[in-house]
Formats: sequence, C-alpha cells, structure tokens
Amino acid sequence: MANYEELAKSVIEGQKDQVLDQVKSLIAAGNNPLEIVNEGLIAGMNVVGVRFKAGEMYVPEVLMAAKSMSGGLELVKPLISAADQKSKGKILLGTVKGDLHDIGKNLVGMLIESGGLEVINMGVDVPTEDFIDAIIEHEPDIVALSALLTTTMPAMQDVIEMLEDEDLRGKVKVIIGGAPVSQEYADTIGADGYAPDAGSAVELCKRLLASK
Ligand code: B12
Repeated sequence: MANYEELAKSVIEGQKDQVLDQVKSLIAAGNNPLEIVNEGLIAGMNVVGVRFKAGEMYVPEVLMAAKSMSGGLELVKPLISAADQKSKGKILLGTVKGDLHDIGKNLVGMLIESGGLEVINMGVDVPTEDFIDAIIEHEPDIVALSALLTTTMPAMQDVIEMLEDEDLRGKVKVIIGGAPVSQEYADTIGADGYAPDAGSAVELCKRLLASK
C-alpha cells in the first residue's frame, strides 16, 4: 500500500511511473484527493525546491520531478474539480513573460477550479499584450499572474500598467503570486491581491468576487 511519504519520495526521485501507480493506489484506497496533492505531491516538490536551491539537485532532475508531479496532479484533478457545478466567476491565469515556471500556477488553477470557478489557463511566458487581448475576449472577473523569478516580477506591473492605458483596469481585478512575490510587492504595483499558496488563492478569489 502506497503512503504519502513514499509518494513524496517518488516525486523527489522523478519516478513518474511509480508516482502514477502510487496516486492510483491512494485514490483506490479512498484517500482525500486534496491530501494526496498536499501531503504527497507538493510535499515532494517542496523538498526538490530546497535541494535545487542548495545545489544538491540539477535542472534535469528537477524537470523529472516536475513531470512526475504533473502526471500525478492530472490523475487527481478530475476528482477535485467541480466541473458540473455552475461557475461563480471567471479567472484568467498565466505565468508572465519570460517565465517558464508553471507547477505552482497549475496548482492554483486546479484548486480554483475545484472551488467551482471557471479557469482559463494561458500557460507560461505569456506576453503582456496577450493578457490584454484575452481580457478583452473572455471578460474575466479576475486575472491571476504568476512569476517565480525576480527578473520576471516587473512583467506583472507591465500588465497592470497596460490595463490602465487601455482603460480596462476598472473592469478586472488583478491578483499575483509566486515564490518571490509578496503582499508588499502587490501593494507597490497596485494589484488587488496576493496569496502565498494555492489554498489561499481560492479564498482570495472568492473574497474578491464577493466584493464585486
Ligand atoms: C521546478 C523549478 C524549475 C523548473 C520549472 C518547471 C516547471 N514546469 O514549472 C525548471 C527546471 C524549468 C526551472 C528553470 C529555471 N529556474 Co527554477 N525553479 C524550480 C523550483 C525548484 C521549484 C518551483 C516550483 O515548482 N515549486 C513548487 C510550487 C508548488 O510552488 P510555487 O511555484 O511557489 O507556487 C506556489 C505559490 O508560490 C503560489 N503561487 C504560484 N503562482 C501563483 C499565482 C497566483 C495568482 C497566486 C495567488 C499564487 C501563486 O501558489 C503555489 C502553490 O501553493 C524553484 C525553487 C523554489 N523553491 O521555488 C526554482 C527557482 C524558482 N528557479 C530559479 C531559477 C534561477 C531558474 C532558472 C533561471 C535556472 C537556469 N539557470 O536556467 C530557469 C529559468 C527558466 C525560465 N525562464 O523561467 C530560482 C529563481 C531565483 C530568483 N529569485 O529569481 C529558484 C527560486 C531556485 C533558486 N533558489 O535558485 N526551474
């Protein structure tokens, strides 16, 4: 029988097939899908983050871990997304220009979806003007921007400034997140909100939707 600790270990080792088998067995055993994500998949990826930072893991290994985690997430996703629930709000989500990190963003998207909101995921390295075009096309309630690099954080400010230039700022709330981002930075660039993790991102979206 798989357990969360073993699942986290398989993520760290980048053993995708093992991760898939373990997630399937945890689901079959009736474990809570959110717990599988938080205590297995994310727990493993957190260790990867620490080891990568310490120079104990290298990019190819990190990518293998990331792919394993994403594979596991895909299996759990249908169980926690309330697809048949009527959407209570529309969220446009993307990683800003120059930034290829998407694990945390996808997790945020997945949990927001599971909270009954509609998510349009634009992917990674999204040019500022593409966000603006998509906001015009889809008219989301909230645009959620992710950045994992200090060098790409300013692209979040670019989106807000372009929204102001296009007279769209009043039409959409902007929230930001990602490891280097903070509430202080959100205040500095005039974003409507910041959340440190996927769980609080859902609460933040619901709070902003309620105040609309
Ligand atoms: C995995 C990873 C990669 C993978 C990305 C794979 C992928 N598909 O995403 C690869 C190998 C490609 C990669 C590449 C690079 N990386 Co990298 N990477 C990481 C690592 C180890 C983990 C990130 C991660 O997935 N964490 C797990 C998720 C679950 O957490 P998260 O992303 O923080 O997301 C959570 C919250 O932040 C929040 N959140 C995230 N987005 C949003 C959005 C909103 C709206 C909200 C509300 C909340 C929210 O909720 C999420 C879930 O709880 C981090 C280290 C770290 N500790 O963060 C480095 C790190 C981010 N990378 C770093 C660097 C330097 C790079 C490279 C430049 C390396 C290089 N020399 O090539 C390249 C840049 C490529 C590019 N242009 O983007 C640095 C950044 C340093 C800095 N301060 O700028 C870090 C911090 C590592 C380090 N300490 O040096 N990386």
